[in-house]
Amino acid sequence: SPKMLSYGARAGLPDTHSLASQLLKIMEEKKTNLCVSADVTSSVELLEIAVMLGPLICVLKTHVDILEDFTSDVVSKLKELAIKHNFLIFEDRKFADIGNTVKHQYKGGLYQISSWAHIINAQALPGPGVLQGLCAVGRPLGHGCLLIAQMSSQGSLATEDYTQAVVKMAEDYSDFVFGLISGSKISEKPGFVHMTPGVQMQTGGDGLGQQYSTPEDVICCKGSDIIIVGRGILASPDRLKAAEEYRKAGWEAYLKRLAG
Ligand code: BMP
Repeated sequence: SPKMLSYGARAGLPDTHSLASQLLKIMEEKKTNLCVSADVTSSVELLEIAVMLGPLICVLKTHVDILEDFTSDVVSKLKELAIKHNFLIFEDRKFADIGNTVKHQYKGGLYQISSWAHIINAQALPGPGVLQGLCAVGRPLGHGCLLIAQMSSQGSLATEDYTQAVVKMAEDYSDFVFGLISGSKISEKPGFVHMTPGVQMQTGGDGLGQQYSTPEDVICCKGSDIIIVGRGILASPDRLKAAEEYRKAGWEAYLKRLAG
């Protein structure tokens, strides 16, 4: 496989989205391509994860709508922690409606996602309108979006032709879309960031359709950039130790890829 550019080199390319630049620089500086998926239902626990794992991660991914005790105070604290520990916040909302509806879902409602999440994602299914709606809210704020080109779940309907069409849509809207959710590197655009969920140290599944690949496979063999890890870390009795193991595994896989 062709020798790949470093995260730092890609950060400096002229057509890399400013948010992707910021992210790639964080990764290079902190030596981490780990995104923790903080899938917890308590705000205290969410903040504990951000405090404890903040130094080890480039991105903290949230599902804010599973919190049982959401208040705007939680997200303002999360924002402070993101600055303190130099990571980005990714709300995994998977917007999937017409432009006008997603605009409201992104900016308003209970969660006001656009006021605190640097990164959001969207399903491409509705067509470009979903991006036009999100872009109208997020771009003036300097935020960015990942398009979901593939899913890690068994039987996903996002297969070949669909995936290719998503890559094209992402590249066509690269003023707001800075990367993809996918199992492997599927865009040739060097500024694009590929993020992959469904990662654990051992391959397997969860009995509800989730399928796991290893950090080595995802980063080194498949050429993705960031591993997204939830239960691999959260279910461990020592989350800090587990997160450090995933950070190290992801980073070593990246170094191996760079060495070609
Ligand atoms: P876990 O590592 O515990 O399986 O969690 C994976 C996380 O990534 C979950 O938050 C899930 O919503 C998300 N995710 C996924 O698993 N597969 C996808 O294709 C897209 C996702 O966002």
